[in-house]
Order: sequence, then structure tokens, then C-alpha cells
Amino acid sequence: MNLYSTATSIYCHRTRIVLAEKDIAHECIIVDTNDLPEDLIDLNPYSSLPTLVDRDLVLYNSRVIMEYLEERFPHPPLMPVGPVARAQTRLALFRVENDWYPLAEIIETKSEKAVVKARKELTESISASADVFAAMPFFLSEEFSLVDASIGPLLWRLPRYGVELPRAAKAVQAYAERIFDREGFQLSLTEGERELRL
Ligand SMILES: N[C@@H](CCC(=O)N[C@@H](CS)C(=O)NCC(=O)O)C(=O)O
Repeated sequence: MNLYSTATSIYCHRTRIVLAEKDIAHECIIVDTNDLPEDLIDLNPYSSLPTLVDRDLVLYNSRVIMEYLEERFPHPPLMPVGPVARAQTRLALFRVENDWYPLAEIIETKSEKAVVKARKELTESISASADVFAAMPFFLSEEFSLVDASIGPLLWRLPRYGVELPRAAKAVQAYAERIFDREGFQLSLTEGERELRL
């Protein structure tokens, strides 16, 4: 199995976390987005990253890749069993992708005026969820899930984004440390991602 990945994108990072948490044998091919490999261009009509190749199957979109890995390698499970809990997990994933990831993308790619606004929105939005982070060891769950695999990359980048959470959000910091301390999270980090927090 091959994963084509950038060195520091949150989308790629969350798929690398799932691969590491499930201890799935694979090769991670770090790609320079300014010089995409020909085989990636041939395989994926969007040439987007991450792209997963499992024998004849080619998958793109990080969410599609994570859900495939969850179904193909069910242990350890990163989704709950019951339909209600599964729907709540998917809703939480939707909220992370819809509310937080776009702000991270603005901070990473746009000019200073937009960045200042996005930084403020991200700080306020994460802080407003402090009670949810405090309620359980993982996000809305006793067990590590795909939601944590998605939030972890964002929290890892907060210092780089210039986002400083207020003291009132210390539960978020405690949650982040729980995620960062996991073996799977540590194994998922590229050199470029380690450098983000040096
Ligand atoms: N919604 C997509 C977004 C992925 C995305 O934006 N990937 C960027 C890297 S962060 C990309 O493929 N860039 C390719 C390029 O710049 O050529 C996903 O979840 O996979």
C-alpha cells in the first residue's frame, strides 16, 4: 500500500495517523506539490494529496481514505459500533472539516488581513468547545477515533498558526497532550511536522 502525502498538510496528516494507529504496513511517499510525480498525475484525476494506492484501488480525499482504512483494517476500531454513535462521529468529522479546517487553510495560504480574522475565529471556536474537550478522554468518546485523528493535526499546528488558546481552554491543551503522546501520533509525524513545534 502506498500513500502519496505532502510533508505538512493536515489532510495528509490525518490519514498518516490512521495508518500508524492501525499499524498498517505501507510506504509513505512525500511529494513536493510544486513538482508532482507523473504516476500521481496518471492515477488521480485531481492530482490531490493525500492519495492512497492499494493494489488496483486508487483513493483520494482524506475522508474517503480514512473510512476505507477503517473498514479494511477494523482493528483497532476508530469508529464506534452503534448507528447513533457512528452518526455522531460523522457529524463531528463534518464539523471539524467544515468549521476548523477551512480556517487553517486560510491561515496557511492567505494574506495577513484574512489570516488575522481566521486566527481570531479559530481561537474563539476551539475555546468555545472547551467543555466538550473536558468531558471525555477523547472527543465525545472514551476511545480514540477518526475525529481525534482529524483534530490532532490542527492542534499540533496551533503555535505555527499563531493561535494561543486562553487559560479558560486548558482542557483543550490537556486533550492535545493526550493525543500527541500517543505512539501512533508520534509515528505519523513527518520531519517537517516535527519542525513545526521546535
Ligand atoms: N478535501 C481534500 C483536500 C486535500 C488538499 O487540499 N490537498 C492539497 C494539499 S494540502 C493538494 O492536493 N494539493 C495538490 C497541489 O497543490 O498540487 C482532502 O481531504 O483530501
